[in-house]
Amino acid sequence: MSLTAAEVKAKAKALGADLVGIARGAVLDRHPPDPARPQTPARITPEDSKSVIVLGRRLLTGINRLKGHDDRHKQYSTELVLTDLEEIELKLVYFLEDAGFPSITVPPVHFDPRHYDPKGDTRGPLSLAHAAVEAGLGTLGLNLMLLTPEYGPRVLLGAVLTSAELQPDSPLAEPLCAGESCGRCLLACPADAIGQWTLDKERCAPLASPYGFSYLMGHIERMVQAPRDEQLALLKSKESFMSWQSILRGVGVYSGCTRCVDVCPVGRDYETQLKDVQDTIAERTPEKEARLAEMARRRESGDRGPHYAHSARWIDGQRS
Ligand code: B12
Ligand code: SF4
Ligand code: SF4
Repeated sequence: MSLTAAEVKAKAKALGADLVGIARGAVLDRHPPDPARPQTPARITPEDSKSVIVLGRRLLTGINRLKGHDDRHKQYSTELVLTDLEEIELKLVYFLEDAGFPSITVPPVHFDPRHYDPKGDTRGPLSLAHAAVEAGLGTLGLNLMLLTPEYGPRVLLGAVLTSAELQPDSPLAEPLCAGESCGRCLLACPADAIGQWTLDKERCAPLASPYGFSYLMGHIERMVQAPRDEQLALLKSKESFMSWQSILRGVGVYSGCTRCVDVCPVGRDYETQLKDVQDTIAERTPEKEARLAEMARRRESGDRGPHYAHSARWIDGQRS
């Protein structure tokens, strides 16, 4: 039984993936993004993670042209893209297993509930953005998202671990993000959560996941703590409706703000499909501009801030 990387990639593309890259499981095992909380293929399946197939599905251009940060259309479509990715993963696993190679999906938004962090520092079984860099799909940006040459950060990611030994791709040799001399993501962020190669997850999370677990728990807490004669009104409130709709269809649970994604000029799609509406950034403030200018000045003297070193491997390909 044999299967080549080219055959696997062709199948993934035929199933609907826009981007496919392959990394060796052992490389990801050796380089967890945060060694204090290792997220490695071997921890998921030591036997069947010889290769990590990373899949990218592009976001819909129409939703990246919307400028609001809390938009139900955006949230709904993004959930559909996540479902599509899950189905591509599942079908790819069947394909690999029919060829004789036990495999497993790494779902796009799955994480162990015991590690849920209300402040946003939740971790998946694998960090998909870092895995994608190892698989040659792109490099990390100032906001620590994966940027790709095709769609910039406008891709959602999934992965399949397989026992098949497939020819891996090489990581990109050059960084895609212009960093401090660009900073458009920082200027656009309504939560002001983006710093110099760092993300304030506690600020980002309520916008990135506006109707997720924290929203539901906050609403239920208000309900149980309210005086008895107010409880019925809270039960039948707009907040209950939003929670019900979100549980029913996933809207706004794992999908929310994408302002840093919409305005990023990296990606061949930006110039032709987004620039006309996203060039001007309404969320700019003098404070953000001053902070970015200061970062750019520091960068000129070689100072990339205290966070850069942790992520250098995935930002600019510094391979130790
Ligand atoms: C939890 C989570 C969040 C959290 C935390 C984000 C994060 N970066 O960890 C919150 C809620 C904030 C969030 C927000 C969003 N998310 Co999210 N999220 C996840 C999830 C489920 C897990 C992330 C994870 O495991 N991170 C791992 C940690 C290690 O990554 P990290 O913190 O960036 O690691 C670096 C730093 O911590 C630093 N570091 C580590 N240790 C130390 C120690 C010190 C002292 C220092 C200084 C630094 C440092 O170096 C590390 C290495 O680079 C992933 C799915 C997945 N399984 O990957 C999606 C995922 C990352 N999210 C995604 C998206 C799209 C979003 C949003 C746009 C929301 C949305 N509306 O869809 C925003 C974007 C925010 C942003 N600018 O990144 C996509 C990203 C796609 C891409 N192109 O990169 C993913 C991959 C989901 C998917 N299936 O596609 N998300
Ligand atoms: S998703 Fe929104 S809140 Fe989070 S970093 Fe990007 S722009 Fe900021
Ligand atoms: S907007 Fe600019 S600084 Fe931000 S990730 Fe994109 S290229 Fe990098």
